[in-house]
Amino acid sequence: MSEFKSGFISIIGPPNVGKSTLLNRILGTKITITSEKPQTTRNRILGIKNLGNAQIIFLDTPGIYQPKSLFGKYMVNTALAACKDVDLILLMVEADGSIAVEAHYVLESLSQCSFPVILLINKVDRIKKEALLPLIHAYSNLFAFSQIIPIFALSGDGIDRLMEEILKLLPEGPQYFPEDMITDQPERFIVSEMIRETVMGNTYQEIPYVVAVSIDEFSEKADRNLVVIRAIIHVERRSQKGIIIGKKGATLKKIGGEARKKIEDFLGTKVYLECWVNVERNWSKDRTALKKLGYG
Ligand SMILES: Nc1nc2c(ncn2[C@@H]2O[C@H](COP(=O)(O)OP(=O)(O)OP(=O)(O)O)[C@@H](O)[C@H]2O)c(=O)[nH]1
Ligand SMILES: [Mg+2]
Repeated sequence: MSEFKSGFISIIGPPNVGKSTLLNRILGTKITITSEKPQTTRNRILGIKNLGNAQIIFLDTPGIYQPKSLFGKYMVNTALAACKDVDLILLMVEADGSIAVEAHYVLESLSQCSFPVILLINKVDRIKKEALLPLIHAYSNLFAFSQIIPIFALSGDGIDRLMEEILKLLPEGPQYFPEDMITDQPERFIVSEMIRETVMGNTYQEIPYVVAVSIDEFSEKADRNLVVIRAIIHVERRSQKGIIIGKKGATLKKIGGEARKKIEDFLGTKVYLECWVNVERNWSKDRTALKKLGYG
């Protein structure tokens, strides 16, 4: 009989390459938010894939780049910290025909690591087939990857092969989490992220980056199969508050409606959602405010 295998795997890489999309796809459930804008993920998000003979614990991480701001440094440090004490790293880049500038930076950070690194070249739907081989070749000259796997995270192409390779590299080990557990993030946190994702999808320029969401109330009315949620959308300036609220409250209403649907799907119950916008002056530049909003 084959032994049970388990281990921790970090998914790292430059911003916006599809790390969170991949994790949701592997788990078959959305536990981590995604958007077409970079710097969507801000925390380490743990997702558990239970197979009959293995338990794989994935860590989704913020994109790695050379940060200038305090908040940027926090996010990058969070990603790099998630590479310690893991069994395997999945480094994801985007197939745009050239080596990502950030890939050099990430590989420098990994140069001391002793565990295997699989390179995932994502978004292969975006390049011509003939451009893929030279790209694989260029990356293989850069680092001793255990494998280089082209994938299409949105459709799931390449993920079966990835899972096979992961199972080959995973050590024998215990079942760390209960079989029915898919993440260790509290529901409240995932709900706040779904609201932030909706704000990101409905706003432009600097707004997606100055938004943080906290949950003021999360109460279950079991008899009515209803969850009442009051959320606060924090921004840094009054003008940003005006943009999120929109003309006669139209933008906030749209955000509230879209977010409620996502949360209802996720919780599997009816949801009453109220969103308020609050100005937390320059929160992303202030260590204490960052901590208060969950980034510390
Ligand atoms: N064309 C294409 N788009 C993809 C693919 N995978 C992900 N995307 C899109 O790429 C964008 C970024 O995806 P995310 O999963 O949020 O990327 P991320 O690496 O987690 O980004 P950060 O959290 O900001 O670091 C989204 O618009 C996805 O829909 C893919 O295989 N092909
Ligand atoms: Mg992400």
